[in-house]
Amino acid sequence: MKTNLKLLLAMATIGFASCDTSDSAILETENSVNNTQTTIENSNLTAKNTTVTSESALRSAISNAVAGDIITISGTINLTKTLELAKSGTSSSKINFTGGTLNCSGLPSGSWGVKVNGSYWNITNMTIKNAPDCGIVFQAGGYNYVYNVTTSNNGDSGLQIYNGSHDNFIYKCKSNDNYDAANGGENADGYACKLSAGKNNVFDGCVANHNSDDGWDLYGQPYTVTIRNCTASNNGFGSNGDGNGFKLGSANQNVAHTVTNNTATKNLAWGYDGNGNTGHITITGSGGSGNGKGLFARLY
Ligand SMILES: [Ca+2]
Ligand SMILES: [Ca+2]
Ligand SMILES: [Ca+2]
Repeated sequence: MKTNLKLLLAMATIGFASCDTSDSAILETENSVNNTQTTIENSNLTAKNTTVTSESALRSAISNAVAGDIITISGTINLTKTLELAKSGTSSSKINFTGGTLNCSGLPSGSWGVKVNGSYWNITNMTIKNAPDCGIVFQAGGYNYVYNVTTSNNGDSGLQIYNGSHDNFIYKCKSNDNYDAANGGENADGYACKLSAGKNNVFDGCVANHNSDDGWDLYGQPYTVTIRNCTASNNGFGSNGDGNGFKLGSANQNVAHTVTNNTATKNLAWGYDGNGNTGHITITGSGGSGNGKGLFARLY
């Protein structure tokens, strides 16, 4: 078991190291875009309602977004590189990004589909699929609301929060069939809030079904995560998929997570696994059946 954990950690480190490398390059590009567009933004502070059907129109709308904008995707847009949400709304006026499908199958190897470094976005009623790496990653910023978003068939986790991103509310979303085939399914969770996410991240009413690794994964997460009214089913496939419904931390951690009214069904390994986290995890009202190893493991 110890060897397995070390191997996991090593593989997770490798995985995230490659994320960090590609992120830096993308960030530099976005900074220069922001600088050149200051004038445009200042002359365009009135919120706009824009419907887009092409990648170029989408990128333009996202780059020029101001608080209160409504950017709607009509149909399917095929992305050719990661879409970064770098601008921010305000607490009283979010930037609304809604509708349609983002097909990310044409992105370069190792790319995330969507990267959120801004704050105060409403991301709703959308499908993000076929990214070579994660479908959508919340990397910095916070106070984002994600509703009815489906992340499927991505090459790493469907939706991931890490690197300090905080106060995100993920509501009634679905994440399914995410699979990192190159690693035998070792990393692709339905929802990953792991390694370094910030405070106050909440999942409510979400479903993670048939992802190669875990339904939810809080590995190495330093702050309390709330997971309520969620369902994890049929997770764990490929030669290396762990298959826990809810992986609630990791060894050498003492973090109390709040996990209430959830269901874990037919996952390959455990329904709910503390995974060595010695923090008191509240699991009120949570249950399930048909998990390969059993319902609860290592919960304190
Ligand atoms: Ca990855
Ligand atoms: Ca794993
Ligand atoms: Ca995992």
